[in-house]
Formats: sequence, structure tokens, C-alpha cells
Amino acid sequence: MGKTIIISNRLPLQINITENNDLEVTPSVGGLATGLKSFHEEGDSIWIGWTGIAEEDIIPELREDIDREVKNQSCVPVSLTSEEIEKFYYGFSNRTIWPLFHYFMEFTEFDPDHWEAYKKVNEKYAEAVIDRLDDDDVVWVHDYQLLLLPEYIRRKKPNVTIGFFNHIPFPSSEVFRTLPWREEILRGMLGADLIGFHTYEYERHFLRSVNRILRYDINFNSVNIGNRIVRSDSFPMGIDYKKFYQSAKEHKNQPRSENSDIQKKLDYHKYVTRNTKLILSIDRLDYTKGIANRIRAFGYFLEKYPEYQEKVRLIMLAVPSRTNVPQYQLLKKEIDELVGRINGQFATINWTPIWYFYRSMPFENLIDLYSSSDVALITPTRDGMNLVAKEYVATRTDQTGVLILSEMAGAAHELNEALIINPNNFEQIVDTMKMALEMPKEEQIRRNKVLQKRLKRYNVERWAKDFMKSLKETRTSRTSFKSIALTDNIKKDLFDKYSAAQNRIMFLDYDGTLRKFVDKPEDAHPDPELLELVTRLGEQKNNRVILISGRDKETLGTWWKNVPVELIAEHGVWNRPANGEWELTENLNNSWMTTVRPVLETFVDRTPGTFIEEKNFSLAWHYRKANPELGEVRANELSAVLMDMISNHGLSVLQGNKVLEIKNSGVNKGKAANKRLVEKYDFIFAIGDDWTDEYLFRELPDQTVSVKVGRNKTEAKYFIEDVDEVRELLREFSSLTY
Ligand code: GDG
Repeated sequence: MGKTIIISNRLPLQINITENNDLEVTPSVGGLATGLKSFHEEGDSIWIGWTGIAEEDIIPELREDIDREVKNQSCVPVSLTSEEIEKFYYGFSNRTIWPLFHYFMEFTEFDPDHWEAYKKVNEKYAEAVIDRLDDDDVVWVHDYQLLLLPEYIRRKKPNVTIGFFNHIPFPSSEVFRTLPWREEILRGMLGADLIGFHTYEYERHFLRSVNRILRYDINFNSVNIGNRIVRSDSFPMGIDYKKFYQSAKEHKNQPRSENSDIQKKLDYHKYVTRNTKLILSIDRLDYTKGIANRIRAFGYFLEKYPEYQEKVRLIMLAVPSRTNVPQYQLLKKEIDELVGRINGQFATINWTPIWYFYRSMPFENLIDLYSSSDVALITPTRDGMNLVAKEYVATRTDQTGVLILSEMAGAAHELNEALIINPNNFEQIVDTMKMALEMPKEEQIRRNKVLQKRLKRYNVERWAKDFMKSLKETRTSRTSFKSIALTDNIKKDLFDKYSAAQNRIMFLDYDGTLRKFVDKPEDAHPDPELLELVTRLGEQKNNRVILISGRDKETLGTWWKNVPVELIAEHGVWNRPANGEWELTENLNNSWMTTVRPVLETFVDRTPGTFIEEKNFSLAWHYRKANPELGEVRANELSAVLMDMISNHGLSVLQGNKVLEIKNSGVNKGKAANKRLVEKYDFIFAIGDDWTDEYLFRELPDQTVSVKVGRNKTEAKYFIEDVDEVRELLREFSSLTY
């Protein structure tokens, strides 16, 4: 097992050169660096990224020291020039992707020059990775600055295992498609084997964009691209729970004399104003974090509930961020003014409503703030996850404290016991603040108990482990896709074998193989060309042709009435010899249908465009005409519900092409086909397009020429593209002379 290569825009350390030309190394602030650091420190990994200083600012004498510092932490620096930083980082990353992905379309700039720089810098990161990449390494790329990197690495190293994690939201496809370079960005991400998001919604938005923009088929949460399968999934990022909890505990227990200045001030404040409460907010100063509205809401709270004047204080830590981008400069100004206005309006001799810090603080002070505040008020208008919310809960060692959290933060999906608010609804925010300040201790404890339990269990280590485990699984499933394209050379061989054979048997699936899909399955009757083609094939000397289908016997029997071809219906329940009558080949009980049918009916009710097909021994739920995305989601749900219901009842759920079918487990196309092999055949051929045909490919003897239609994962030896190619191939078989 090789090493893990983590790549993010910034390294987890920040290097500064002081006025005296000394090196100053500090940990990077921000969600990604904080979260992944413990994973990096514990495992066999290297971390590739930018150090935080522009290439031009590195004094030659310090270069060696910088390299050493970086190397000490198993990091590899990528050097960026000031121009690259300006155009790639402040430009495309933070003036295009960041606002667009957070739904700030009015801030989104589409500058081709920035795009060029973005591509170039992604190439630069790719080179740094490739230089250090061994074959069995696993690559883990992070975040929106490096969306093209997975593809760039894949181009040079097609077989390497690559994961990508998006730390910010992925917007709705309606928003994403406004991006002029949308195809390139999606293809860039799809270079990965596994693409992770914080929430299921972001994942669906991404898959929908892939489906709509690139027109790739989505199979539950996978995308099939050529002979690669790309999986996407949600992995809600956790925190280093133990670190926050332990530090808070230690702070609490340490002698007062060792407390930080901030802690002393907080304690003093609590001592002199005994009945006052502290509300805390901590964020990077970013327009997505809803800071300005939070201050306005706090002002409105003091107005609406004046009894709280002098009784409550907002401590606001805003960490400077992206100060080169105009919107951040404007926001800084707006916040300075707002804080001034509210403090000016409400302050008394003994009381300033808002304590505002515009700086970054050491970790210890962060703990002081978290553990001294009665309420955390976190109100982003959009936030991929928001780790601050989780960190606040983790530091509450006595389980008191109330978290107010915006429903627009990814974390809101997990932290149900927090007070969840809509950050645009001022009335709701201020009423929730009142509720939080007045919440009885027992209730605070009850809520935090549940929250802490979850955060402790699903911590950052578990998050990273889960992601890596899924990523490694993609490697296993990749090696199981061995199907190869049916090229002209292979076909030539095949035709030779066909011609030389004395006794042939051919299993042909119908829908999606011989016949293209249509909206209504009942309209998919064979066209004259197909009837003629199958007849010719069936009449050829030494040939036994069998149509093997999941369809019911009535439909198949009507459509192929006078055609000299053998039919197998309902996956093997019924058999009709060429020119013969239907016979039941499996004796099955279908009393289960009365229990399963009502469940399918509820799914039909909830999913417009879907319907139930009732066969003699199976029930099928079709969703081809449903909204494609909703159809997949419901199919997923239904299959989970059915799995629970039918286990131990000798039934199975088959996932066909836009259809789920419930039937007796003992029946499948593979078993049915094998039963037909009583004679000795020297040419066995099987062709089909969906999961039900996989049984054929799996169970027929090794010498079978098995062919999958389409590029989905398969156990067939070969694949071809579509129905047209199938017909072409059969036509060639039927015209062979021997
Ligand atoms: C992005 C996504 C997603 C903050 N101030 C100081 C400080 N911090 C630390 C906090 C926390 C981290 O920075 C902030 O993380 P967030 O998750 O809240 O926000 P973003 O930086 O926007 O992170 C976000 C995250 O990536 C992870 O995927 O959750 O949605 O936007 O850990 O503790 N740390 C120190 N001093 C500070 O002053 N030491």
C-alpha cells in the first residue's frame, strides 16, 4: 500500500517573512487545514500546496530554511508568482467559483484571463503531484481551487486512484450552468474516482449538472464515462472532537493565574455583571457568513426586547480573509460601520453591546471564547459545512450552551438539536435568540448530549477514514471492469469461430438490446427489419436462437407469434419452443404480491410518470418517464425499502434499465439459459444491456462470447455501444456463408 498524497491550495502551515527577514511559521486557519491536519499527522502522507508567500517575496537566503520547515511537516511547496496568486487565487477561485458556488451571482466575474491562470496553476499542481507519485499511491485533492486537477493527473497517470473533496456547496445546476467553462470544470472533477461532498443535496446538484450539461447517464450515484466509473457520495466532515473537548476541560481546570488575558477579561466581565450573557460568533470575514445581517439582527433584538439591553453582549471574531478582493474590502467597511452604529446607538457607560475583534486568534483563545459563551450565533447565508458550529458544541464540557445555526449551513443537516433558523428571517432570528437566552439548563443539556454524541462518533478522523475506504473500494471495482470493446479485429475472429461452429446457441435480450427504449414499453414491438433479421438468424443451419427477456409471455408471444425463435419470458419462468406452445418451467408461489403491491403503489403516487407492470410471477416498477433525477432517488429509496421487506422470503429485487423488478430469487436469466445447454454447443453467444443480463454473463460457461450493450459495469467479456451496433453485428452473423 502506497502513501496518500493530499493536495490543497494552501499547506496547513503559513509562512511569513518578518520585517527583520526572519521566518515565521504558523498553522493555517480555515476549515480544511484545521480538519485534515490530524489525518495528515497520523498517517503515511505528504501534503502538497502553496506556502502563502509569493515566489518573488522569497529572499534567496531563506529558501533553504523554508524548504526545511515545510519538509519537517511532510509537506511539499508549490510556488506561485504574485501574478498567479492574483489571477488564480484572488481571481478565478475567489471571484468566480466561490461566489457562484455560494449563490452570489451578482459578485461572480467571468474573466477569461483569470480562467487561463486557473488552468495553468492547476497544471502546476499536477506536475508537483506527478513528480512524487508512485503507482500504488492514493491521491486526495481538496476544494474549489483545484477542480481541474483530478483530470490533469489522470491524463498523465490513467490508472492512479484519485479522490476529490469539495468543501464548499455545489450549487443547483441552474446556477452552475451560467459558468462559461462549465464543461471543463465538470470534466476536471470527473477525473477522480470518487467525488465527495458535505451533503446529499450538493451531491445531487453535481450529478444533475453532469447529467444535464455533459449528458452522461447517472446510475444512482455513479457516472459511467468510457470504461471508468466515477462515484460520488456525501461525507459530512467532522472535527477533532477530542482536541476541542480536552482543551476546554484543561482550560477549565487550570489555575487562574495561567489563564490567558482574554479569559481573565471574560471572567472579570462575568464577575461584575452577574446576570449578563454572552453570544458568540466566529467566522472568516466573508460575505457568505451572513455577518452583516447578524449584526443587524442583534440591533433589532435589542430594540424588540429592550429588557435585554445591558444584559447581553455579542462577541464577534471576524478573521481577515481574501483582503485583496474588492467585495471583502467593502464588507469590512460595512461591518465596521454597522458595529459602530449599533454600539453608538445602544451603549451605556457600563455596557458595549458588541465586542468586535478583526484578527486571527491563537487556538487557546478560541477555546476561551467557545467555552465562555452562553450562545453561539452562526448565520451564514450559505456554508458548505461550518466547523465553528461543531467546535462550539464540542467545547461545552458541562453540556450547557445553545447553538443557533442557519439552515443554509451543511452542518444544519446533522445538528438537528441546535436551534435552526433561516438567516433571512429577522423575526425568527431574534425570537430564537430570546429562546436561546431563556432556555432552561436541563434542555440545553438534553440537546447538547445528543449533539456531542454524534460529533464525538463522526469526528474528522472517521470522516477521512470513510472517504479513504470508499476511495479504495473504487479501485477494487475498477479492476473488476474488464470488458473490452468489440473491435474489428475481435469481430473478425468471432466471425471465423461462428462460421466454423457445428452447433450454436444464441441468447438475445430484447429491450435495450434488439430494440431501442421507447416511452411506453407496450409500444416497443419489433419492427419489420428486426423480425426479418431474427428470422434469418433462427433459420440458419446449426443455429438455436433464444430471445430471453423479463417481459411477460403474452406480450412476447404476440409479438413473435410466427417467428421460428425460442422465447424465454419473465426471466425464465416461461418457455416457448420455436413453433411450439408456452410451458411453465418454474413452479412459483406469488402470494407475496399482495404485500408488495401496495408499497409500489405509494411510490407510483409520489413519483409522477411511474407505473407498475404486473406479470405472472413478478412485479415491476417502471420509472423511465419520471423526472430522471427524482426517478433515481425514488428507485434508491424503494430498493432500500424492499430489501428490508423481502429478506428471508426467497425474493429478490432486480435493478433493470429504469425499472425495479421484484421476483422469486430462484429465477434469473442465467439459470434459465444454463438449463437450455443440454446438448453440446461449440458457439455460445449472449448479449444484453442491463443487470438482469449480468446473470447470463456470470452463469454461462467460460467459452461464452458475452457482450454488454453500453458501457456500464459488467461481467461480459466485450461491450458494444448501442442497439444499432447490435443489429449490425447480428446482420453480419446472419449473412455469413460457410
Ligand atoms: C470551508 C467551508 C467548511 C476561525 N478563526 C480562527 C480559527 N478558525 C478556525 C475554526 C474552524 C475554521 O477556522 C473555520 O472553518 P469553517 O468550516 O467554519 O469555515 P471556512 O473556513 O469557510 O471553511 C466550510 C470547511 O471549509 C471545511 O470543509 O466547513 O463550509 O467554507 O476550524 O476553528 N482558528 C484559529 N484562530 C482563529 O482566529 N486558530
